Amino acid sequence: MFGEAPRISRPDFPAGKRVLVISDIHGNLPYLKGLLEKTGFCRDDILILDGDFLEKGPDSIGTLHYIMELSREGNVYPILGNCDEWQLVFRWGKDGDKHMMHYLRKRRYGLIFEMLQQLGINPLTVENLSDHLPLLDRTYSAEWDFLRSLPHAIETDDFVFVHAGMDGSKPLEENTSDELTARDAFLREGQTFQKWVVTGHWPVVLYGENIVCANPIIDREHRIICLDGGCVLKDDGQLNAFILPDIRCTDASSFSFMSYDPFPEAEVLEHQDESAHSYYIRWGDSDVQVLQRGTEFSRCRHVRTGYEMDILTKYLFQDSPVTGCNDCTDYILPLEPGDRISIVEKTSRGVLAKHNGTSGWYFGRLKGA
Ligand SMILES: [Mn+2]
Repeated sequence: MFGEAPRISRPDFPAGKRVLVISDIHGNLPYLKGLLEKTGFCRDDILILDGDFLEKGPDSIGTLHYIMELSREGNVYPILGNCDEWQLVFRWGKDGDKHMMHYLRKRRYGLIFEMLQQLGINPLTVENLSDHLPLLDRTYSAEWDFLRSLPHAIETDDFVFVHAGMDGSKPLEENTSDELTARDAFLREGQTFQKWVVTGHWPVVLYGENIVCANPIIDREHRIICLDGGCVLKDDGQLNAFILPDIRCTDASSFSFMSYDPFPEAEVLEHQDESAHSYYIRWGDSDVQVLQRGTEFSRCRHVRTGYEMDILTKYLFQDSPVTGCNDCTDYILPLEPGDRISIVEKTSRGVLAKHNGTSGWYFGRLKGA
């Protein structure tokens, strides 16, 4: 989409400071605030925002303003993701109208959508976004200046922080902005790097097979870290912070992470065995045939694999025999009395829960739910 020379930043990070890296906030300010509070983030830390702080969630403007405010302190380093490059609409001008109208009508949220609304313009009735660009430009000049100032990657002696990934067969600068911000399934490329490459963009759950875990992936062999916990995109998503004790610390045994989600916690009271088999139906491969539609659960067959499972009826996209669905699993969590789980969905059968980042079902009794 962009294919331009990227901006690479090489800040002189002070040693001896904790480094937090967070990606893919996607306009979800409560998750960002919740995670910063949980990590005890303060001015003594370095905070790197690894792209996609805008779009998909409900509050792109609020999140942008919050990040602009944080960035004044001098210890916060946002990086552009593919969902953040709205400063480019001015360069597109009239050429971008068709694409933008389609985007606004389909998505019904996001930075431009919210800006138009704030200006008293109904985004759904706008014919040509280019007609409104001068007003957007004037009204939000501070926001555009901020977005224009951000790099596509930050490089240090030991790390590359970049939204989606890079082609390691050429220098970082020779990757286009597109290659850095809009690379899907980077980990599957199998590249190995000298420096640790820290990325978001592709929800880590999509790398899983039959079990859904939203915790960061730290791949020591390839020196790649994937952070995107599916905040906003997944019903059971979380926002992850990858944590380095120091910017010079390259020893993976000292890497850690913390996660935030808003789900209420409860204590498990009964032993539960892990399911012998399970499947994870996920975005991009979620066509299911509804075998028996129920009010709460529907029996469905995953079209590609033939795997059958009960899916929450509210997770089905349409009231038709073959439809897509939200990500879902029939995995049964291995649990012991005393384990803490967080509750994503309460149902008549049991709860869809998370335990240490992994999603699955628990059918026993709970304390505090
Ligand atoms: Mn992205």
